[in-house]
Amino acid sequence: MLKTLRTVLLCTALAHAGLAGAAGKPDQPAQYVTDSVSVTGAVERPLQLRVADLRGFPPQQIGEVPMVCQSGANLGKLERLKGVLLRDILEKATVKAPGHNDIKKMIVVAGASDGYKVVFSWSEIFNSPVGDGVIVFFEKDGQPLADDEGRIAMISSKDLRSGPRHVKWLQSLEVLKVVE
Ligand SMILES: Nc1nc2c(c(=O)[nH]1)N[C@H]1C(S)=C(S)[C@@H](COP(=O)(O)O)O[C@H]1N2
Ligand SMILES: [Mo]
Repeated sequence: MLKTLRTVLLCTALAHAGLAGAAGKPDQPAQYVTDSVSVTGAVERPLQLRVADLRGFPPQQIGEVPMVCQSGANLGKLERLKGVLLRDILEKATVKAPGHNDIKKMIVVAGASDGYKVVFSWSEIFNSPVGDGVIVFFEKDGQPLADDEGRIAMISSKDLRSGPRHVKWLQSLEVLKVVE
């Protein structure tokens, strides 16, 4: 209980300091708003996707995702998300992995305009249940994403602690081979 209180206070304190820390809430979020996401790196077809382009993919809806900071602090929830599977985006771009074992060495770095970055492995996205819950989204509650997140964000909705891989102001998806 005390620990929870402490982590809540820590997240809140970092947010108020304007730091890209635990809760990552800057004072002027409008400067970080992105309206397209690039798909680059080890792909056959690099892409630059705006919201209108994302609407061309098979739609995905997620009803409710509890938001939990890496520290364990409860940050509420995201509701009625509309987006597309990261898997579908990567299939369109087509990951380059010529050797039989290359695909297992690939990762995707999701980057935001404030410098925030998280990684996904190819195996997580294409060969585990986690992949079914990783979406790039552009609507919440039937509305375009507001400045505190928008216009494009992503979430790995099946993560135990969903805060870290809720990437606000999504800007880039870079495919890399991380080992030889
Ligand atoms: N672009 C960006 N996204 C981010 C962060 C950040 O600093 N920058 N912080 C992450 C962390 S650690 C958490 S806990 C959640 C906080 O989500 P909230 O702002 O919706 O509470 O955002 C995540 N997404
Ligand atoms: Mo966090």
